[in-house]
Amino acid sequence: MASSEIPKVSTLLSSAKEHFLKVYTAEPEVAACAPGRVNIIGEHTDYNDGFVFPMALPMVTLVVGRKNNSKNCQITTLSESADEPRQVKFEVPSATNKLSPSKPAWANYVKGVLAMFTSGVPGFDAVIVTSVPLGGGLSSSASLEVAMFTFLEKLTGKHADTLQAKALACQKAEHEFAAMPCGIMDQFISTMGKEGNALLIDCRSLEATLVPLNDSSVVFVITNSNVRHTLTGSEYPNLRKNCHEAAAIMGKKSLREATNDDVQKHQSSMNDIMKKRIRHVMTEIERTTNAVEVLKKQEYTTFGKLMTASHNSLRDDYEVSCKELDELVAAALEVDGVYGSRMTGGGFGGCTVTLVKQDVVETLIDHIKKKYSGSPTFYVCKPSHGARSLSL
Ligand code: GAF
Repeated sequence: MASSEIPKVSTLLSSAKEHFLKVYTAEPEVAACAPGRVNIIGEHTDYNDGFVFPMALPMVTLVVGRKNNSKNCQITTLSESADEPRQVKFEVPSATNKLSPSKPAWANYVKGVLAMFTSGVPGFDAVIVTSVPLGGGLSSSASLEVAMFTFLEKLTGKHADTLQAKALACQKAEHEFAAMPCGIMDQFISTMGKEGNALLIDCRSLEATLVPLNDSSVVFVITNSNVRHTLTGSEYPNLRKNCHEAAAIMGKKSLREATNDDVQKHQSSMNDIMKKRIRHVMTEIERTTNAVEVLKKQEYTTFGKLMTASHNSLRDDYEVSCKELDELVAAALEVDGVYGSRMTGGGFGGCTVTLVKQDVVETLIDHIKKKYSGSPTFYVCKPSHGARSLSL
């Protein structure tokens, strides 16, 4: 099989249960999971109040556990590449015990969610396992946050008022405990994804609309470049800041509100880089709404062209692509039956997403393997469920 086998949720669950029994010498009583995502189009638009169009993946982060009648939680991760140590123990948050971020880094996503879970958390033991590739731009962080929140809902019987409130709490956890000022896309899709659908999110109104994606003649192929260029870690916050500065120069709340006339009027107050960033955001918002309209009519050729234009804009105007992602996109576009291809996620490595006719998937994979200078991994994915609790 040319594409990677995606472990079944039931397989991950068995492995988590087995480890829980080994580590805590008891059976877990609660289990929950939440998916990673691939963004089909609408990149770096969420923090500009624009539109995004992701789908939930069959790869999930899964948490099993039980209350332990103490004030502490003990959490073990089975992730291969999680930074050490893989087990943490700390007192659950309360009026007298506020949590704050510390090492190991993976535990900060968990701590952040515990801190945002305002209905209170009892002491518990838990094991975390994931099939979402870490650092692959498929939102392993959001899947951990949302899985942990869903686990806590089941453990305590106290649920967030709405799915939106839950996603926003997880986003806040990432802002405050992982120092990553992300937009809302990843937590929204991980919380609200539905099998057979992508999700169009209006990041200004926070309205999320399911869009059926169930034509079996086409498929999205995700290609992991297996590279991650962590330059300084400040690129994303800087890009976000630049966009907000650009909007402020034009007297707008966000780039979503800006028009070409606004850009024209204020151009003498902006440098060329800022103009390029604005152009990406404004054109990407338009591409995303157009893409969803043509997808509904199954006009895949136009949809694919919009995906590829999105890539070019991310490469040339937003400057978040890299040599490896450009190579993967160029190779994909050489194959007959490919409609479009683009980098997906924050950029500087990670994955591409390609829309292709189902019957040329193997040809596409073989061609990319031949042309790409690195070692790619492929996932052929159908849109999957959002977060859910699981029966044990
Ligand atoms: C990362 C962020 F977490 C998202 O909110 C989004 O901005 C994305 O990069 C770029 O579209 O995944």
